Amino acid sequence: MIRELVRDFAETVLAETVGHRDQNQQPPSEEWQQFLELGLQGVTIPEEFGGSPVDDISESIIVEELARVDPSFAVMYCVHVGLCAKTIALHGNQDQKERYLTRLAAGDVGAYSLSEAGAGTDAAAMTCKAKISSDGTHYILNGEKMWVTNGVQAKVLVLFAKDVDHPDYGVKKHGGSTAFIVESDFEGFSVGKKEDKLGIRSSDTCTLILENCKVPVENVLKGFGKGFPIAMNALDNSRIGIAAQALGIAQGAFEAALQYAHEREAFGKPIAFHQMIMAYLADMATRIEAARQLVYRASWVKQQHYEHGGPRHSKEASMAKLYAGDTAMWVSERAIQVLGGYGYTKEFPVERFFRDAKITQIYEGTQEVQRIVIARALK
Ligand code: COS
Repeated sequence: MIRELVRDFAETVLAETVGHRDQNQQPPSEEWQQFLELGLQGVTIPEEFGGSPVDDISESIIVEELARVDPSFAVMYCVHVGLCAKTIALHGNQDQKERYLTRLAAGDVGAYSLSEAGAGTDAAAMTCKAKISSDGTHYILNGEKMWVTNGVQAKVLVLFAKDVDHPDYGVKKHGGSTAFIVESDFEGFSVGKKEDKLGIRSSDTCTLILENCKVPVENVLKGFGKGFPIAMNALDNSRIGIAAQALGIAQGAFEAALQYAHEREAFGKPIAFHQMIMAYLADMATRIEAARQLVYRASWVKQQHYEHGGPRHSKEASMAKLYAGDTAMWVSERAIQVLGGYGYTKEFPVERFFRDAKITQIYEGTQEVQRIVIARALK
């Protein structure tokens, strides 16, 4: 039912505007308002805070179906429900959940901000500073964050900075790293440069500038200096979301190629019945199915971890992201090949899927990082 609900929304609402938004780098603000009517923005939020929880496989299916039509909308959703809401739901105290989960459940867009110009893969190398105010009521944040998905639209952000007064600071590389809940209208917070990107162009990505940004001490998640494991745990969750996004991209590109292959004739028959195209289509379908199984399995392991204290799902999440990201790239490239010259134009969606696919091999941990996580987890 969830798949049908989201597919219907994607095909009727998102499909109408996705091409225009892609070309103009326009965020899906109106589409988000329509999406709120489905009530799926709170799937990672407990009911007592206004959410409407679903199981973890259903969460991935939602992302997959959104990405099958509009990968930009899918990542906007993914960051909102995964990196932002789920992180507050898991690590926030009662007061933080009441103040922020209710807003996120009502539709205020959420974001997550870890990376900086010199701290991407090496997340612990962040330099944004957090210093407690003289009266002890606030943290004062200074620095610049980068690559922030939803950065322009977000009202609530989970943002990481280093508490320079923490005893661990300077001892451990990630010492003093702290997770803050930041509101976009806090004093000293501003949005910087918006990136002009190859793909997912309808998703806004920007820098954030923190100039003596005042964050109340009550907005620290878990405790001072406890941020790094929170950042890593959030990525374990959201890498499954990006894997689901990649899966949806591959599916969308494949369907376009399949349809074209059955309509287009060459040498007296549809190209779908020429052996080389048959081989492409068979390999595309097989890889997509393998990616789907990895994504759903990682989602299931995640649920077991949180509900029944099962082992951490880092390895499964990274395997899903690694394989699905490569699948999205490979399938969308093959899809262009099936469509030939038409695939290279904006008349068909495959060139957009191809551009959108590339980021799934980069963000929320590059494919190289996924291999580090997987290899470290092998016993
Ligand atoms: N869940 C909870 N805690 C975790 C964790 C996880 N998945 N992974 C690591 N940790 C904890 C470790 O236990 C360790 O804690 P202690 O200091 O208490 O022992 C701490 O975090 C540091 O871990 P580690 O030493 O493994 O960190 P590294 O600096 O070696 O970093 C990688 C490891 C490269 C895997 C990590 O930095 C990473 O994932 N980088 C990519 C970041 C990313 O995906 N960015 C994308 C953009 S998000 S805007």
